[in-house]
Order: sequence, then C-alpha cells, then structure tokens
Amino acid sequence: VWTDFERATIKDIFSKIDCESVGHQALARCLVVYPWTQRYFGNFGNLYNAAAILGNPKVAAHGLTVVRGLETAVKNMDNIKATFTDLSVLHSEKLRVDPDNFRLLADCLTIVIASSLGASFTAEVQGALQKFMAVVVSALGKQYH
Ligand code: ZNH
Repeated sequence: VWTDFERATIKDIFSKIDCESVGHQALARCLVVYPWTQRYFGNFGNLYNAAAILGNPKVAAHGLTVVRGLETAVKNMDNIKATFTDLSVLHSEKLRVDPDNFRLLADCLTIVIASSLGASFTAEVQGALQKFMAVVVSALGKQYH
C-alpha cells in the first residue's frame, strides 16, 4: 500500500530522470562493483574494465531496457507483482539470473538516481524510492522456486 507522498514521489522521480543515462550508468556500475554479474552478459563483448563497460553500447542499451521495465512498474504501482510475472519467469527459467542480483542492481539504480537528483533527493524521497525498489525486487523474485 502506497501513501500519496510515495506515489507522487515515485512518479516525480521517473519524470525527472534521464532514463537512458541512469540505466546506462546503473548497469555499468553493477557490472563493475559486482563483477560476477558479468556472467549473464557473455554476448555483450568487451567488459574488460570499467572504461570498457561504460563504453559498451550493449550495456547502454540494456540499461535503458531495465529502466523502461521500471517505468512499467511505475505505471502499475498497485499491481507490480502481476505486471512482472512474465519478467520474473524469464529471469528465473530462461536467463537463470540469481535473484540476489536484483537487489544489487536496484542499489546501483538508487545511487545513480540519488546523484542525478542532488539536493532534492531527501531522506523521505530515498525512503519512497527504496520501498519501490524493494517491491520491484520482490516481484522479480516471485517466480523462482
Ligand atoms: Zn534483467 C532482460 C528488466 C535485473 C539480466 N531485464 C531484461 C529485460 C527487462 C529486464 C525489461 C528485457 C526482457 C525482454 O526482452 O522481454 N532486469 C530488469 C529489471 C531488473 C533486472 C527491472 C531489476 C531492477 N537483469 C537484472 C539483473 C541481471 C539481469 C540483476 C543480471 C545480473 N536481464 C538480464 C539479462 C537479460 C535481461 C541477461 C537478457 C538481455 C539480452 O538482451 O540478452
């Protein structure tokens, strides 16, 4: 259940951020900070070091795909679990992504959004975003068994 403040804040964040840049930077950070996440992107080519990861156009493109996925969740805030059922099945059964990694990418997204919003990223705004990310992470992990 979302408060009016949380709803308004989440919508506001996603209307303000540059989705392409946030997605690119967050996925690149995840691949640098948690290098074992690179194993899922074997077809992405050069992920040799931080500069190569940031300069890899497939990382940029996939980062945007992830943020577009989050935007779908924003549009369906009361129904995130159902909205992500297929995506959860995909990550579990086809991609076989360890669900612990969802939390790690969510943290990288939070950090990049924080630095992009600057002073307007108050503690209350962080609280709303963390709650949203926790619901997304839980929804993505739902179809694992
Ligand atoms: Zn993921 C894919 C989202 C996390 C890995 N993804 C994907 C997509 C989306 C997403 C939307 C597309 C799908 C289709 O196509 O249908 N993710 C997402 C989100 C998140 C995620 C929202 C959180 C936040 N992922 C993740 C992680 C990982 C991953 C953490 C690892 C580490 N994904 C992935 C892969 C893929 C995907 C590998 C596939 C790619 C390609 O293109 O191949």
